[in-house]
Amino acid sequence: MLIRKPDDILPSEITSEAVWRSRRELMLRAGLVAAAAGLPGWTMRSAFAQEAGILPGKANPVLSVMDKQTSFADVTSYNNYYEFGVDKGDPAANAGKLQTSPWAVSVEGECGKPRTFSLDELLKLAPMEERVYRLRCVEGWSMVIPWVGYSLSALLKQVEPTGNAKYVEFVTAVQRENMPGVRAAILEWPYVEGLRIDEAMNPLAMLVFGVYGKVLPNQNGAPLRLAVPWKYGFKSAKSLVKIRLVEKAPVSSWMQAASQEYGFYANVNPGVPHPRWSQATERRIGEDGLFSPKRKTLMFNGYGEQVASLYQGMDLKANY
Ligand SMILES: Nc1nc2c(c(=O)[nH]1)N[C@H]1C(S)=C(S)[C@@H](COP(=O)(O)O)O[C@H]1N2
Ligand SMILES: [Mo]
Repeated sequence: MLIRKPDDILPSEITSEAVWRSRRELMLRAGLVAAAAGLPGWTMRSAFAQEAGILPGKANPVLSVMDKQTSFADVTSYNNYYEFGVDKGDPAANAGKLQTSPWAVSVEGECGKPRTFSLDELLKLAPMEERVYRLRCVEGWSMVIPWVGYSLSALLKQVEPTGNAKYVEFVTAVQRENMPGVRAAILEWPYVEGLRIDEAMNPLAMLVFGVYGKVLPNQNGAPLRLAVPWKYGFKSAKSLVKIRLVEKAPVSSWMQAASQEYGFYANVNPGVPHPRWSQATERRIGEDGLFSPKRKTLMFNGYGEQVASLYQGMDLKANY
């Protein structure tokens, strides 16, 4: 049988009738072309999906929160991506120039099999999952976002980290011509972030390729970025080009810029204020009006059950 209803699209992924319809048509078309070319269906499906901007993932309820999701419009128009400017609307206005193809990510350093992965290889490395995560920005706002991707650990395992790989450094894209923020001296570029190896291997630490069942818009960090939901949003580096396994703790761009305000761990912690403001509460974008009460910020952004053990015995005030 040439045409069959794709069983990899779950009802839970369906965001609207129109999206469902267009996805279904594409999948069917892709299936037909694949069959004609004698290729495995998923090869063509992923190629077609990429072209059409569609990137479905199988819902992962275990790693998802039930909070009401922030609208696609808000997720893609109110954000931080300093390479494109410092105002919340700048990334959406300016990121159109980001060149996302061809793209490759080099995974190197303390590992047995360092390697460069093309974007196509990364897209096929592990099954795509949809996970609804909270994102808490250090500035005091938050969102709830259905990301599409898989655990970062799936990629790290490929290169076989050595015993010296105590930390992971993430380096992001610099395209001077296309990034007005890079031409301005806001931060040191490239934007660099880091995690301890056990944090990076935690299943929640996610390599993200899509949002709301679509390929990531440039302003959200196309073609791939991190989502580390128990940490402040700045840890979730966008548009990754290099991942280095290292022995010493990396110095992030934000530590470099203001180490007394932004530490290496950056775990969401309502009990540890930023030097210039409290972190006890947050404004959920799209939810709270000017006069509605703010939400209480949760320890580890509500992910304590999954991650608190990583920090046992650590002073989280000193290690902010
Ligand atoms: N390369 C890069 N990554 C970045 C940033 C940035 O300025 N440059 N901003 C961070 C901050 S402060 C936040 S809150 C999140 C926002 O992610 P979002 O646009 O998906 O909401 O991206 C993070 N990743
Ligand atoms: Mo942020």
